[in-house]
This record gives sequence, C-alpha cells and structure tokens, in this order.
Amino acid sequence: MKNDSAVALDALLARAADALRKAKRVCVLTGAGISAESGIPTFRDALTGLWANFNPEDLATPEAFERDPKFVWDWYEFRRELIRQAEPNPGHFALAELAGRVPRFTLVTQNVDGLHQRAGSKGVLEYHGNILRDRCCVEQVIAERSEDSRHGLPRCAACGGLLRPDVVWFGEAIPPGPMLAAAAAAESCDVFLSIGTSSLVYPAASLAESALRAGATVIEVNPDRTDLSPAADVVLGGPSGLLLPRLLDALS
Ligand code: BV8
Ligand code: ZN
Repeated sequence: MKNDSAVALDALLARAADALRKAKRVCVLTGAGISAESGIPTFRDALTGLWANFNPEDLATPEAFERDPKFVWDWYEFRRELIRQAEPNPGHFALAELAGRVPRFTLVTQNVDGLHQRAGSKGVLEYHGNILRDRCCVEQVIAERSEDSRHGLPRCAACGGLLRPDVVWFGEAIPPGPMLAAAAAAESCDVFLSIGTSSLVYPAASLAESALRAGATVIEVNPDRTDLSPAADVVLGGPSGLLLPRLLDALS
C-alpha cells in the first residue's frame, strides 16, 4: 500500500508529464544539484581542504585571481580532478533522452563540469563556461598550454600570457551567445524545468522569472525549497537522479 507522500509524488509526476506531453518548446536550467549524485559538491556545500574557510563567491572572482593566481588555480585543479573522476548520473542521462521526446528542447546549465555533454546532451548552453578549458588572459581566446606551464602557473603556448579557466567569474558578463540563446528559449518555452539550482545567482535565476512572465508552466526539481518554489506550478521535491528518470517513465 503506497503511503500518502508517494501517492502525492505520483500525482505531481503525472501533472509534470502531462505538461511536457503537450509542450512544443521546453527550456531546462540546471545547477550544481544535478551533479551532486555524481560526487561533485554543490556551491552550498562547504568547501574543504585548503579552501575550507573560503566562500566560493570570493574565490571565483577576477580580484581573487589577481591577488593570488596560484591559490585560485590550485582550487580549480582540485575541482578539475574531481570532475575527471566523476561520471554523469541518471539525472543527466534522463535529460539527454528527454531532448528526443519534445519538438524543441533547450538545455542551459550553470555547471562548468561538462557532465551533460558526457551524458550525450547536444547543444548545451554553458551559461558559466567550462572548467576543463583554458583561456588566455591576454588574447581572451581558448588556448593550449606552453611546455613550461609545468613549473608553476599555466602559460599560453601562443603568447606566453597567463592562462585562466574558461569560466564566468562573479562580476563578469555571461558569454553573449549562451546568454541570448537562453533568454530567447526561456521567453518562448511552454514548459520551463528548473533542476538542482538554488536560484540565487543572477542573471541565471532570471530565466525562470522570464518564463513565468511568458506564461510557461514552471516545474522545479530540488530536494529543498528555493526562492522559486512558491511561484513554480509543480515542485518535485527530491533528488534529480531519482526523479528525472521517473518523470521520463511517467511521460511514456
Ligand atoms: C554579473 C562559474 C555583471 C565559476 C559561477 C542581482 C541580484 C543580486 C546579485 C546580483 C545580481 N546581478 C548580479 C549579481 C551578482 C552575482 C550574483 O548573482 N551573486 C549572487 C551570489 C547573489 N552575479 C554575477 O556576478 C554574474 N555576473 O552580474 O556581471 C556584469 C554585466 C555586464 C558586464 C560586466 C559585468 C556572474 C555569475 C556567475 C558566477 N560564476 N560559476 C565556477 O564555477 O568556479 S556561479 C556558480 O554558483 C554556479 O555556476 C552556479 O550558478 C552558482 C551556484 O548555484 P547552484 O548551481 O544553484 O548551486 P547551489 O550550490 O547554490 O545550490 C544547489 C541546489 O541543488 C540547492 O538548492 C540544493 O537543494 C539542490 N540539490 C542538492 N542535491 C540535489 C539538488 N537538486 C537535485 N538533486 C540533488 N541530488
Ligand atoms: Zn595567449
């Protein structure tokens, strides 16, 4: 005999699946929560090791890099290693499959880990960049590392300039391509899925707001309540690695 919360969840999954079944255009925004079940700590999770007393919002800034590029680079190398050892989880794979089930599907991620692409998602809009790419601070282009990068800070093979991870730091602009494409998808979607994000970082958090203004059905997947929860049409309260495959099942 299913308990009440299980029955309630089934009803919510059925409502979400119904909205998706009718949708022509679907826009999805993901955050760190979708990669939590792959063993990658979220931004809310306290930092560990050398960075334990630091707030990510203080480390992921041009000022911190200016002040101590080695310290910031060590943090990024630490995160890169975690990401290299990680595997996409059923939440990532469910979104890759959902893309083939709806006419128009746009996946926007705040995550810099590349796990959506490794799960087979195509055309992912990397709203905050990708941690596994190096960018030259002088030429502002994706760059290869020079031989002598081994002893200390990574240098650009083309101009010898300092390299930085190709991510968007706090206080920096979102890359125009992903920003414009994401805004267009959010404003024109029938269903907006907000998955594994605390909806606290802007302008990413404004995408759900513009979808709401455009009259879209907003579905949130998160074990915790967020600032978006009161405005969402359907809140699926639980881990995305569990609930997204169940949403796909409810869709078929
Ligand atoms: C800019 C890349 C201006 C780097 C990142 C308006 C109001 C207030 C502040 C601002 C505002 N506008 C701008 C700001 C400032 C700032 C901002 O938003 N600050 C916040 C802290 C208040 N925004 C900026 O600085 C942006 N730039 O505004 O530039 C400008 C404009 C033009 C020209 C020049 C300049 C840039 C922001 C991007 C920063 N870079 N990442 C890196 O990764 O190192 S942000 C980074 O943090 C992530 O990418 C992500 O966006 C954010 C973390 O949020 P989430 O992903 O949601 O993760 P979080 O840990 O918070 O939450 C996890 C959630 O998952 C939780 O809800 C949890 O319950 C849930 N969960 C846990 N387990 C699971 C789960 N869900 C599902 N399943 C599970 N198993
Ligand atoms: Zn260079």
